[in-house]
Amino acid sequence: MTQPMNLIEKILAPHVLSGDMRPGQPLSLRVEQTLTQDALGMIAYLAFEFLGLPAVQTELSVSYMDHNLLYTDFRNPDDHAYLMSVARKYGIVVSRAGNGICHSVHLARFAKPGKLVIGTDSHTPSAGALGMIGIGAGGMEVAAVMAGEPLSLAMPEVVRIELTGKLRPGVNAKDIALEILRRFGVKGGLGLAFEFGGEGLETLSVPERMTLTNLAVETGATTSVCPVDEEARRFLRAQGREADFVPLTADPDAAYAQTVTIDLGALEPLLALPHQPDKVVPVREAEPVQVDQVFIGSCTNSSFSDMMKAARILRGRHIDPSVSLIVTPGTRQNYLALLESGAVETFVRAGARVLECGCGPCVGMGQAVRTGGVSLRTVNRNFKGRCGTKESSVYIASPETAAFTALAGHLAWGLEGFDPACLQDIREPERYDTDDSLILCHPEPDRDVKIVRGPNIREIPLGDPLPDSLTATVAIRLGDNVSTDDIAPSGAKNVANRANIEEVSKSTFERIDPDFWKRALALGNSVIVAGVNYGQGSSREHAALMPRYLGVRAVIARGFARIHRANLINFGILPLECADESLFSPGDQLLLSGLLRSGERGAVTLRCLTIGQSLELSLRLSPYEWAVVKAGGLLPYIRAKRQL
Ligand code: MIC
Ligand code: SF4
Repeated sequence: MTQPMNLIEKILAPHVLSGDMRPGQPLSLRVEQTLTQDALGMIAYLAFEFLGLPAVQTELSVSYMDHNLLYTDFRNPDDHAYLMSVARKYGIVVSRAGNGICHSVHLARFAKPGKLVIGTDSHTPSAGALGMIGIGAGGMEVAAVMAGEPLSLAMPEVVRIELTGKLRPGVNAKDIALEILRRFGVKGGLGLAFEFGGEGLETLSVPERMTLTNLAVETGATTSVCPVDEEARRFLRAQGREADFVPLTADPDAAYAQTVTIDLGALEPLLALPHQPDKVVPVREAEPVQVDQVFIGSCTNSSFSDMMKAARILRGRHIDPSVSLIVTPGTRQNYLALLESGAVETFVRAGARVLECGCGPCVGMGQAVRTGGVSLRTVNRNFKGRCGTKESSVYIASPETAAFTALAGHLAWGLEGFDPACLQDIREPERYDTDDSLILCHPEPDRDVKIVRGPNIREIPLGDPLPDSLTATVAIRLGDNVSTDDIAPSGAKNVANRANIEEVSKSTFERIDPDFWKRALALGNSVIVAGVNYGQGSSREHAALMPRYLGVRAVIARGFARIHRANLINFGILPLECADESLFSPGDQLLLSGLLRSGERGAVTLRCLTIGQSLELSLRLSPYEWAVVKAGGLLPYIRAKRQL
């Protein structure tokens, strides 16, 4: 008799090429789809070009233009021209600028139940709303998968999130997601995958489910999925894709590492306080802080019904004079439906500034907050400085809370004379407008296409093989939960330089230590020291590539976020674990020896030359990861393996 399987196991099983599905064990997986976005896709395609194949080897690869739409100078449009030409040459589908945010468009138009997608964006698990396993990664890994390599992944422990009851009107799926963050924290999901289920889940539409799979990323979880049920069929039908429907549920007696129950009926509106998404409190308990800006949008909360709920609250009213309200529909499909329903007019009359479909303010692409200002956003991350202003505070909440706050001018939920029951009839459309004219399909690769390479697009610097010993200086010591936004800040200036590593590396730690890059370069070899959950957040591999370019050879930390750890390995940086980072001080000279045996030993011997002390630091790598580190990173590894 076969073992009953949970949903994660069921989806993974037919994809396993080697390894076994025991938690923590390395798996090698076949992946059907890839997605990239313009900010990180640059590295993915430069790496893919380097591998020299005539076409992508996947079932489907989609290149989205959504993160950087500002075109403040030639660099960003040059990147887009490069991406368009690469897509034609190698048979990649393009979702053009204006079509929407990668995760929202992917869910609507391409996600397939039961399949795997790897994407150059940490929120790729959003596709789990349709029973597809999504994995966030750096561009190197996505390039490798496009080249036909398997994905290497540690099997997560599966946690069931049992949803009971039904949300009260005015309480959003965002409040469920914030409750999960409140319970797990920003590192409580490390090594886990969430599987949503229960009668409460049945009451949620697919876009609401995506709010859950999207925000669950912030716990550090590898991925999360929802069952593929009648609601999923309804969504696929509304997208004209019923043929993609495959019913998928966990077996009745499936085993879970843990089951967590959330009663939806008992939830109330929540918000995350600055500057971490897990600082969650009920809106009712938060101080009525004055707000300068409200942003409704992002892949977390810009579905048709999210926007309609905000519009219903704003209808016939005007925002407070102290507030700037920014609204960004997630996709062109939703934008069209919002135009038709009159919601866009409601926004404009209420005083909102409606922006084009894309990530926009979520990642600091315009609409920065004034110095010392406060913004309330429907996004998933509120790390210090991410909005573009270091000295500012960002709160995270639902579209309903955002609309009430925009009207009040301070953090608020509810309005005199407003009955939230009037939000209850808002539903996703029975039929979406599936005008895909901004999606370009290139079913046949065209080797004659000349790749358009603007002057700011440079080659990726490659690492050298690991030496047996090296001396390095501690360049910086940081605390817990350092995000990749801290290490490699985004914003228009930096994102436009993502394909010019020499230039963009000058922004490494720019908000924490603006001189870091000069100091690190002058040191030659250096080491970064940090606390727990180092590298949480975005999958941007620049957080590894830029330090590596500046000479960083190892990161010593109490723990690492999953994607960032993989990115360090992919650029040949040693992720070393230590129990107490306070043993190290900036300026300490370290001698790392016996490195060529360290992978097998699972430890590195380190001597601090400054204080004359030796210690062992653990280096926990799978055999595959060890081979990659030894080769100096993923590209040199694949090149050697394929004898290019
Ligand atoms: C984010 O939400 O942090 C981003 C911007 O989408 C990143 C990708 C990037 O840094 O380009 C992510 O989530 O991985
Ligand atoms: Fe874009 Fe924000 Fe979503 Fe990242 S989280 S993909 S920046 S909308």
